[in-house]
Amino acid sequence: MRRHHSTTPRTARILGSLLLLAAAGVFTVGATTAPAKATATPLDRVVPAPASVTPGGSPYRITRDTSIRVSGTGEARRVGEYLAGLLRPSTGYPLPVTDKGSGGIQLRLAATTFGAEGYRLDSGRGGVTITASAPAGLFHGVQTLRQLLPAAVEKKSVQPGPWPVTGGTVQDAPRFPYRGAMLDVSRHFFTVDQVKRYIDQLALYKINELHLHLGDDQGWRIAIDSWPRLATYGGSTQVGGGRGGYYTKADYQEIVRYAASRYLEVVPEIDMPGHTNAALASYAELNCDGVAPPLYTGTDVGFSSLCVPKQVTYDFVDDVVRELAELTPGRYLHIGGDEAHSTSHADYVTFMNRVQPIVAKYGKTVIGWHQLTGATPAKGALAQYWGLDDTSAEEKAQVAQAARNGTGLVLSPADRVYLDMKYTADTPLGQDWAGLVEVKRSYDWDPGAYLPGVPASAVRGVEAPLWTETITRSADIEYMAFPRLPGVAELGWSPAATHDWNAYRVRLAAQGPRWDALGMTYYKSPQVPWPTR
Ligand code: TNX
Repeated sequence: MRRHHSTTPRTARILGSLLLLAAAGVFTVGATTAPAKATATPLDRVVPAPASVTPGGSPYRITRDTSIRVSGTGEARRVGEYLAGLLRPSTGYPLPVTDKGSGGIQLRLAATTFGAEGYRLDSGRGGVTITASAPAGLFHGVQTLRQLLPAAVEKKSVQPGPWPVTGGTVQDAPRFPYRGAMLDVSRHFFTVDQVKRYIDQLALYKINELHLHLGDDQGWRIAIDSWPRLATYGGSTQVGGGRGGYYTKADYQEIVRYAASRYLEVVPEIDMPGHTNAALASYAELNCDGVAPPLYTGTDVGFSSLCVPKQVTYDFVDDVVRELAELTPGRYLHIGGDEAHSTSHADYVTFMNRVQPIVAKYGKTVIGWHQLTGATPAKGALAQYWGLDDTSAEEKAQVAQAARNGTGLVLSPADRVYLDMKYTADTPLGQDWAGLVEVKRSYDWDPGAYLPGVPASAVRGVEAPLWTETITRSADIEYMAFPRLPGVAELGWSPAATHDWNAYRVRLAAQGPRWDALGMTYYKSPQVPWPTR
């Protein structure tokens, strides 16, 4: 019997769960509360919610004798090695990755109908098989498998187990192709290792785009050979006056490579023409008056602008875009374009008309903050909406008009998914200019129906930005991102029909022990029924 889990009657679901518990040899009444023992996780207790779940049959148990079997390209083998790397420390099992034999955990590349990121996971007594058309689908299937295992699987030391995987089938594919997270490395600098740590956390929720905000008033964070002072001087401080920092090209390539190994595409952003004080401070000739301003370590916005009438501005942009494009295997280059309060409207339009073709010249697709729709977005460009529910109808209409004209949209409504917004008035980090954003608020909206007058096909997905004026450590990143980020990931991945706050909060709660096992910090929102030990 194939049934969509969101439409499964509650009684059938409870009965299914009871059968699973019985199969796992646990005799507990009240199947909706997770038993304390390491029993098999129900197949639908996954974030983001899978498209379809069909429980049934015997569970599989990972044991000392389990192998990870891979077929197809070298990339499938790499996904297998990644899975083995996840499972070996906590299980203590050898888990060889091999293309011989049958059974165990099998990663299969085969023609499927569920797209480049979709997968099917079949679990039964003989093994678990993940089937996908492409390695990204295998990788996402591995994240589902990971969440079906007890949270202790995330620990770095050997745990007692057992390691059961509920029997049945998950068939899954994303609702939207663009599911992003942005990290502002300008307001505070984060090291390559800190970015990698965040990438690993994003991958667990099938996020596939990492947007790095590489330049702003407070710091320029990427080495550009033709304008070396951008990094060495423009990158030498940050909000509050600390040391700042920047990525060498080798550092940056290491981030890109690591992200790719987790099936995330890196979207580099150089915010222009505003948010450019670090560049203006580094090179006097970029200023209309030829005078370099001092470095800036405050948190105001909207006071800086590249000099639109000067030719050197476009020589600069050309060099930066060329060097950045060379470092970027991904499709996109984000040119910012927000809060250009020190640039006249006419200058803004002139600037965007000259800069967008430079991005195209180097083979990349423009993304801009949605103010770009006040100029003329290039063909194929994406606009990233960061307004609020109560942004003016005119501004929303301008974005919708651009969408009807073919501009794709990435939705980042600030009063829903800005991860730097405080959860409550007591949240020690973050800002509140867009309001207080608790977990329910950030989850409970529909990207497909959010902006009036936008054709559904224009919505390419969602992104959760984390601005870092108040964020300085990995623990801060995690506290603001978790538990809101998984909700944004779910909005991007899961079919609209699965959207249900009351079901979601139970699935989200089950992530808490996993974050504990991973040593992550998170906000224990009272809206989420976290398991008590
Ligand atoms: C608005 S969102 C900004 C950023 C700030 C952020 C703080 C956007 C495109 N611009 O410059 O860091 O608010 O929440």
